[in-house]
Amino acid sequence: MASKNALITGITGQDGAYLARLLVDKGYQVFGLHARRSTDTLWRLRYLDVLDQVQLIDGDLCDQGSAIRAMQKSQAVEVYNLAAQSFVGTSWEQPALTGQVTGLGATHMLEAVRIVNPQARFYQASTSEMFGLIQETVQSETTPFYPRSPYGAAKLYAHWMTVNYRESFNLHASSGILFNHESPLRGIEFVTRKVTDAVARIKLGKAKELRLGNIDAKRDWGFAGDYVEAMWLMLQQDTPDDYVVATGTTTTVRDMCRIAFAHVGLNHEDHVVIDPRFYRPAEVDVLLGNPGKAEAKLGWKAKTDLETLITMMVDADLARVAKE
Ligand code: NAP
Ligand code: G4F
Repeated sequence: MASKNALITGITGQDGAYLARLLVDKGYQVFGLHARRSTDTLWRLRYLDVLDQVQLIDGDLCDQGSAIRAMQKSQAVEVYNLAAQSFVGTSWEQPALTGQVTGLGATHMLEAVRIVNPQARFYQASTSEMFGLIQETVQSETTPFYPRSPYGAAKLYAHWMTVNYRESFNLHASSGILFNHESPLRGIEFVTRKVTDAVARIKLGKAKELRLGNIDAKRDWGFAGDYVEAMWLMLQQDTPDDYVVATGTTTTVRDMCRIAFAHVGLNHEDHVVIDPRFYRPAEVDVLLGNPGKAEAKLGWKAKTDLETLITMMVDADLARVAKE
């Protein structure tokens, strides 16, 4: 079978790297939109040993021309729009930029698909943050949205634009409403990685405490490596659709900390300090997804439980910090 071309925006991010690895392993020619930065953003692709097997296309999602050129150069038949300003905390400090990248950026990619190859299949990285102030205890594809951050609002716009292009122009455009997913490649600013990095530093005598905000918040955490398979499965379906991707289990930040510290024989209560600087202007108190549709229609199910995920992340950070 001839290989397919795929384009990933956000290829240097956590999910972009795992998805690039998955698609290369499936025989795809993988292209990635790569925004120029003054620092190294390729470390995740190196970590998964896939950098040499992907082709990077210079461009920024805020630039319509970049999106069109990326479609032309890649000749992609599958497009995964993962690029975003994805940190919720920063979205209150940079709300307009978050709107431009995370919201309007998706429209730039949808337009590029519509102009260059309307037969290409499109994946939008939607998020459980769109549920925000939850309207149902367990969130599914039919739960009403109520975003609680500029990030959530920007993602909701991108989500509805994806639905709109599907209905207006008949694009094969799907949204994955993904709940939190983590890995050793998670950015250090997100709470799981902040915790696992701190556990490694404390264990190795390089730090004493870990300062956190609201540790009563609850999240439905899964493993990024599992979640990129769901993205790919959505684009293999005859009909585009929207899917919740989650584990179906929710845990407090406090209990996630307990697991991480216990893995190295420490008690989180001896090290965690609550610091109001890390409280958010508006909090998403709890998220809990119902992955029933993804299981029934895609045959997808989360394989990695939270304990396995967090211990994997602590072990990776112990190795990383020990080498510093
Ligand atoms: P991430 O690690 O923060 O990666 C974001 C990616 O977007 C990076 O490659 C970044 O490039 C790129 N990017 C940012 N601004 C850009 C711009 N102006 N032009 C081009 N590229 C730009 O995010 P992630 O965790 O992999 O998440 C992937 C996607 O899924 C995001 O859209 C996120 O919002 C969404 N999502 C994530 C989760 C989760 O729990 N991880 C859950 C639901 C939805 P640089 O490396 O150059 O900064
Ligand atoms: O790890 P977080 O920053 O992730 P958050 O806000 O849930 O967003 C992530 O998941 C979304 C899917 O639901 C994605 F769309 C989004 O792109 C991102 O990947 O925070 C998780 C929870 C929050 O309730 C936060 O208030 O942890 C709480 N928390 C408590 N102390 C903290 C801290 N979060 C961070 N980042 N840092 C803290 O010190």
